[in-house]
Amino acid sequence: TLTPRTSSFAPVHEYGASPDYDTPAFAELAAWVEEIRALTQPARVHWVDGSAAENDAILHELVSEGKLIKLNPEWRPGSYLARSHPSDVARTEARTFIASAEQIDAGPTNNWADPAEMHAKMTEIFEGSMRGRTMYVVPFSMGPVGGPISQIGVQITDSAYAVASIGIMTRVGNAVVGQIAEGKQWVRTVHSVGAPLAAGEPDSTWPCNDEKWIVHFPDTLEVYSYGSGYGGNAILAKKCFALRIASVLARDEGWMAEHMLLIRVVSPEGKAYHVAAAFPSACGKTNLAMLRPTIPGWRVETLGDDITWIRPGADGRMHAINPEAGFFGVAPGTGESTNVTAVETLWGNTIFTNVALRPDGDVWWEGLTDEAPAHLIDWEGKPWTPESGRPAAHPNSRFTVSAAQCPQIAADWEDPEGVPLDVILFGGRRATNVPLVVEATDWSHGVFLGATISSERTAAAEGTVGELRRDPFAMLPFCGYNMGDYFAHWLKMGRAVRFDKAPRIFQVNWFRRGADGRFLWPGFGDNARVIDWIIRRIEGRVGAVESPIGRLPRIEDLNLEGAGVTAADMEELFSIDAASWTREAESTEEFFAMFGDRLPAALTTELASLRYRLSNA
Ligand code: GTP
Ligand code: SPV
Ligand code: MN
Repeated sequence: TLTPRTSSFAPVHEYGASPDYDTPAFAELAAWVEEIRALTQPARVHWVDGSAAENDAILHELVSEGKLIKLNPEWRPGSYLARSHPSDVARTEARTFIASAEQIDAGPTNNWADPAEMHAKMTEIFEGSMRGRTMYVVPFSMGPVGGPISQIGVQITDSAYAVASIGIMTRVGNAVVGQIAEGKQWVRTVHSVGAPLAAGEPDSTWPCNDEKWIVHFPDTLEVYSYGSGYGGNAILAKKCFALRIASVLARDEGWMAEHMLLIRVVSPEGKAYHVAAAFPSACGKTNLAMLRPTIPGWRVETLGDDITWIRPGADGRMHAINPEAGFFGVAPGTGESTNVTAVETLWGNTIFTNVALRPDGDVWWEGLTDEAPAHLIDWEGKPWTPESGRPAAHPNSRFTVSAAQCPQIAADWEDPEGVPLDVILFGGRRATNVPLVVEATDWSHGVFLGATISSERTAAAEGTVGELRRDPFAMLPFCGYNMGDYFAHWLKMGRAVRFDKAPRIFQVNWFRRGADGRFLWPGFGDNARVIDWIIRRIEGRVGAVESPIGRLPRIEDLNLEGAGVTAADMEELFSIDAASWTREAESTEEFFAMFGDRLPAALTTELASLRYRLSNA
């Protein structure tokens, strides 16, 4: 491995003094920080100011502790590799809890815990959990600081890796403390890797604990996360706050917090449309967010790749922002031929986690290049060759990089007002049944499509990869309240905008396979061919064919020039087998049954209509 370059950076302890405001709201923040300090008993407290010098110092310290490997600056300037503990590689859904006052409000899809009992449990488990470590206090904004759709919070953490990641993924700094001092609502989040150090005890390169707790208190706007250093469990602003807690705020305040990418699509005529898409974890959000169309005339500008917050505006339209400031993206499968935009984004200033290390001090993962290097150090730090018979990078290895580095980021991506939404896509990984694209007949049919999404499990969370599961709106692991109520909220939001201004809803599936097991659709840049049809649909320039499951394109209306897809493949991509769709409807009935009286009647009606259409097909 490489040795860190000698540095003139100041040691960490020269930063980190608390800012000071003379307001009751600031006193409350300071009291909370003191309460957590007294509980967790860290060796020192560092208030993070978000400065470049502070970030450099933190990275330098992580390298000197062996927790980050500095990559060769010739190939990957300002970049680092982290190797997690082999057990701490993905979100732990079984250890994720919603502690709402009433169990029914967590719903049948979440693990519920009683908030009083869970607060007591957290007090027990966090006691002394930061001994020997630095406790960082990280004030962050989701969305541009002060924006009308933005929200703020503070993360306390004993992981410097988490601090460096939060610095990329959110907007960190004292401006947020100023907002808190002025009395703005903020979310309290506490994170510990759960590995206190005795005096003189050597640290491990990825401290964590076998026991994990990811606990959300939606009624008091708090998150407690214990035992894991992995992104989705440790960057609490992301899935914990921006989806689980924010979805509750959104329900109460009349907006939406969604697991969606956000792009601007510019047509050959120069017209701009804004598209948000909900796909489950590791099902193509980051790739579509960075789409480079293979068909002439079309252009895509990236706005966000994972989370979208949407508010109805005074103009009767839905307005959307990306609350994040960076990308925490899946590395494997990211290469020149699939996502060249991501490859260019990752030129430097990137933290890689669980990818392979090349002998020249650069990184590699499956799919970066067609051919694997002859020798690598794998994600667990072991020597690797193409004959090793195991992946060199973990299937859920990730990059953490600033969105500003994306070469096709929209110039106005930080506009606090957001962009007006024209189209919403729902998708998943489906080897069978679901066609390449279907258009919803109206908002409530669109909500039905979102509510019934199922998808093959991926490596982004623990569980059996490939197993089909329902993942409504790609929010199964992220909805902070009763999923039945969430469906109702979606139906209601369709009425919160002008009747003719609601985004049009489509379902897509890039992952359908032929009998021989190969993907029928080339995907990636060729997904622009589907977007092209969708935009021509909303411009009213092209017809569609009614089918039992929604409106389908006439194949001759798709631009397939140069796509290299056979007519037989196209037919299979759109084939709708009434018998398997009838089974799908039966499974939807079972799925809906779990929501009892929280299931909106409109969805029962949609299911009945689907069955009626299938029986007449
Ligand atoms: P999270 O960040 O976990 O939420 O995942 P994501 O939804 O952003 O998925 P991402 O774009 O990172 O893609 C996940 C995997 O799917 C990668 O290995 C991609 O190469 C692959 N993938 C993405 N788009 C396509 C596509 O159009 N076709 C095929 N076959 N694979 C795709
Ligand atoms: C996902 O799993 O959907 C991710 C990664 O984007 S994490 O932040 O861990 O949730
Ligand atoms: Mn992603």
